[in-house]
Parts: sequence; C-alpha cells; structure tokens
Amino acid sequence: QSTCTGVNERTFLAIKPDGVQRHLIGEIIRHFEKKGFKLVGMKLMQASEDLLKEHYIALCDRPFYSHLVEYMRSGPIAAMVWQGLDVVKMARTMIGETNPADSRPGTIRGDFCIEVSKNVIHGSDSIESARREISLWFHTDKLTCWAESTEHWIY
Ligand code: RTP
Repeated sequence: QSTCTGVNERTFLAIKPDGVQRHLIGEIIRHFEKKGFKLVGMKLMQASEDLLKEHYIALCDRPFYSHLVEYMRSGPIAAMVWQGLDVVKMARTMIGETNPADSRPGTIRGDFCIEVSKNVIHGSDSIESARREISLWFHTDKLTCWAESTEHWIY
C-alpha cells in the first residue's frame, strides 16, 4: 500500500526543473527533514510527456496545461515520497500557495520563487492524490522502510 494513515501517511513531492537548476534540492530536503518527516523514496529523473500529462490530468482543460507540461519537461525533476503524521496537509502548508505572490514568508514558495509558472515544487493536495501520484511515479517496492526507534523523539 503506497499511502497509509497516522505516522505512516505518505505524500508525493517533486522539486520542479527550476528548483533543480537553482540548486535548491538540498535546501528543500533539509526543510522537510528538520520538520521531522522521513524521506522514503527519491529519484532524479527527466519525466516523459506521457507521465506529466497523466500527473496533471485534472488540469487538462486549463489554458496553461500544455505550457505546464513543457515546463515540467524542461529539465530533471527530483521526485520524492515523504512520510509522517499529516504529511499531505502539512507539506502543502510548508510549500505555500500555488502563486508565490500569495505565499507567506517562511513557506518554500514564499521564500524561493516569484512567478506561478516557475513555483519550484509540487506537493500532493489530498490523500487520494498522494496515493495516485506515488503509484504513478514510483514502484512501491522501491520505497524505503525506516526503523521506528527514532519515532519517540518526534511524536
Ligand atoms: P502543484 O500541483 O504543482 O503542486 O501546484 P498546486 O496544486 O499548488 O496548483 P495547481 O492548481 O494544481 O496547478 C498546478 C501547477 O500549474 C501551474 N500553474 N500555472 N495561471 C498559471 O499560469 C498557472 N496556474 C497554475 C503551477 O506550476 C502550478 O503549481
């Protein structure tokens, strides 16, 4: 099962091509690690057009859809799965609003980008989306299991 509940809840995060080219991978990973979440899967990859169209299928009627797919194809993406209590919702809060101009300082989009068309990072918007996106981007058997011995320092 790709998304569990409680402390085993999982979300899909992707550092978009602008975030990779601007050397923000380490900073973004550090942000989620410091929060207490666990990185359970990661790969740097050039996503195919088919994968990106499927990933953003819900936006296929939007005027920016083809531009969005081109942007996401313009360089490597750091695709990741993160785990922890309420990670889907909390990661979205940490990322900020879709438009960086509406994102508060302290959030990733609030601190690291300016335009909606180059907003550095994606995060699943619901448990259902997380489940769909994790299985789209990762083989579940490639995701890591952590020892639980450190949990009591976080929860
Ligand atoms: P994401 O899926 O990338 O995490 O972003 P989101 O949920 O915050 O926003 P969503 O509405 O799903 O939009 C997906 C991505 O499309 C680009 N976008 N461009 N007006 C525009 O030009 C426009 N609106 C959205 C952004 O890259 C957004 O993250």
